[in-house]
Amino acid sequence: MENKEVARILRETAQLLEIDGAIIGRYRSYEKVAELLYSLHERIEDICKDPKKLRELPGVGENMAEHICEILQTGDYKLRQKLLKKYPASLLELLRLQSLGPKKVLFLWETFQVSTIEGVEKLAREGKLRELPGFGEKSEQNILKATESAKRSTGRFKLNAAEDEADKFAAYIKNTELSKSAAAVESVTPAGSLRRGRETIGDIDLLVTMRPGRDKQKDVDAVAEHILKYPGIDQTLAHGENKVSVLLGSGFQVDVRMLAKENFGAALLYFTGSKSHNVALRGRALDMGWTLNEYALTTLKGGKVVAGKSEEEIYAKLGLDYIEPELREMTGEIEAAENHKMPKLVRLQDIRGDLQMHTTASDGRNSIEEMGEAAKALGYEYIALTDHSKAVTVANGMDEKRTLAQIKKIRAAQERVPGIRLLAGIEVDILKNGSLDLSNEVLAQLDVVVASVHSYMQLDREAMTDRILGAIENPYTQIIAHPTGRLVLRRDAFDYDMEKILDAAKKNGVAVECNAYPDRLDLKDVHLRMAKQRGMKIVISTDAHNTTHFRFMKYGVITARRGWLEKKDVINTLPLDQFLAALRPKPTAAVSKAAKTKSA
Ligand code: DGT
Ligand code: CA
Ligand code: CA
Ligand code: ZN
Repeated sequence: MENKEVARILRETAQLLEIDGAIIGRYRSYEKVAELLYSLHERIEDICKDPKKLRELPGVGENMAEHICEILQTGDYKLRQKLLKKYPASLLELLRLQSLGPKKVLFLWETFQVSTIEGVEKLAREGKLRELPGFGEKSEQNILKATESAKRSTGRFKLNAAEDEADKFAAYIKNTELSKSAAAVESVTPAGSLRRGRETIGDIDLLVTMRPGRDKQKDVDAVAEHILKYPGIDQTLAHGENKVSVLLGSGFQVDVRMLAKENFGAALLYFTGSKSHNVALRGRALDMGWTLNEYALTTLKGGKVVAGKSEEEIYAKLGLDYIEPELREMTGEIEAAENHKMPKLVRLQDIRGDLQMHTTASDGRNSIEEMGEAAKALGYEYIALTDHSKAVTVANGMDEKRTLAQIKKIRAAQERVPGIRLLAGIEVDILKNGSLDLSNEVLAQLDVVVASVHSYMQLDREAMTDRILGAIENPYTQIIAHPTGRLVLRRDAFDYDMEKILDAAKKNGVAVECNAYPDRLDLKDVHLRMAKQRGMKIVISTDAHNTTHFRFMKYGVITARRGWLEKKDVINTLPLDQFLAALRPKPTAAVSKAAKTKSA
């Protein structure tokens, strides 16, 4: 069994327990282990072969070890099955709606026997929710918004999930140990929205180039046969001469096209899209007396090939500078390429530090030292350890006293982890009224103050705008983290005046974050571009909750690239001293005294 599958069963058990009214500690223990399994590199099946090793995993005691073994042996979990006799499985989907917690889900089920998104939507439309205890008109509206966004999002997947699935599939196609046909394969390249780095992916498009001399139909057929034997396939949707489309058990559709090497550039260009970008390029080709399709750029008369091997040569023939895939969305890239105004996009290797992460001091899973060592292994020059503040009780947030102790711990850890600078940071909560969750005296002790919202997310536009403005005006705030609070496919952005917030942040020297955690990607591409246009300081941070999450940096970078960001826009591409100088300066003693009087 895959780790993911075991995690899903544990997570569903946790959710069902929550609906069933279990105490928080009980269902959190299942959730925590589920999260752990998602991020574990080693297979849980292998770990289970050694019971001692299993119990060494954080959060896995004797009981949890037994539960995991039960799941691996039986493929399911008795407690989950028992709860599913009591409640319909569709309640789990309802739980995913924002603004419907377990209490309300249970209440709707008990009162109306309603257990589906459609059912809840109907109740909201009929105005039946507003009268209920604990609901109200506002909450009814929010529920309606949530059901609509849930319906919109069906059929799309998070970027990281699509990438993992594509990687696995590509490795299978190229694996010569599994099939002799793989020897004919030269390369497997993702195209479509995955290559453009969109935050959600509809389906996976893979291009398979055949080795020269091995691009005969019999080789292509052999590769197709092999692809159709992929173990994850639920259904074959199409099997043509050089195309295979399949539906995987995981829900993904994968479109694979086999092609000759000399068509690779034209095919990659065509299947990378976006559709509207392709249309513009084809129009341009026509104006020049050529025709562009997925095989080549050719002359209209006579069909002589003008270009086709590489994207670069096709763009060049069309009189355009090369356009990076992330920019192919028809938001000005053709004009920029025509006028030699293409941005030089930021790259993963430009990043020198990570400015948001959590340790065991709050809800992270690794120690300060472990985070430091892992970051050092990635070649980073600095990181900021930014655990939560006390308002986030579910994440064991730190009060003033614990924050001061944590600073000491970070300073002590620095001695043990040389070769990378460990900055003492905090992710301090922005409270409902816009003030910060820790005193200015304590904030003054920190190297990096990251501020963010984790509560009262449904405030109206005016209140939310004022709240974030309040945080920006606190002289200790240096970075606003995950500024819109949206969760990809799960939760909409806060409602506030983005232009006003960006203007205020710019004026006060506050940087905004592009949170690289694939569930967040926040700020997203269009907002990052707005920030760039204002000449703002931007950081890309992973929000890592364990050492493996550092790998999410690439999703932040790809999102930044979609926002047209260059190295100079991103301050954590700077060497340490320049980075620290780019952060909003700490108030001098006099100013901080004034701020203290004001807050008192
Ligand atoms: P997705 O899968 O919804 O996340 O988005 P894409 O962009 O991957 O779209 P998809 O998979 O339908 O098609 C992949 C690329 O193939 C698309 O970006 C452009 C190209 N393509 C597909 N169908 C057409 C078409 O009818 N006309 C043009 N010009 N290009 C197309
Ligand atoms: Ca696609
Ligand atoms: Ca497709
Ligand atoms: Zn956070």
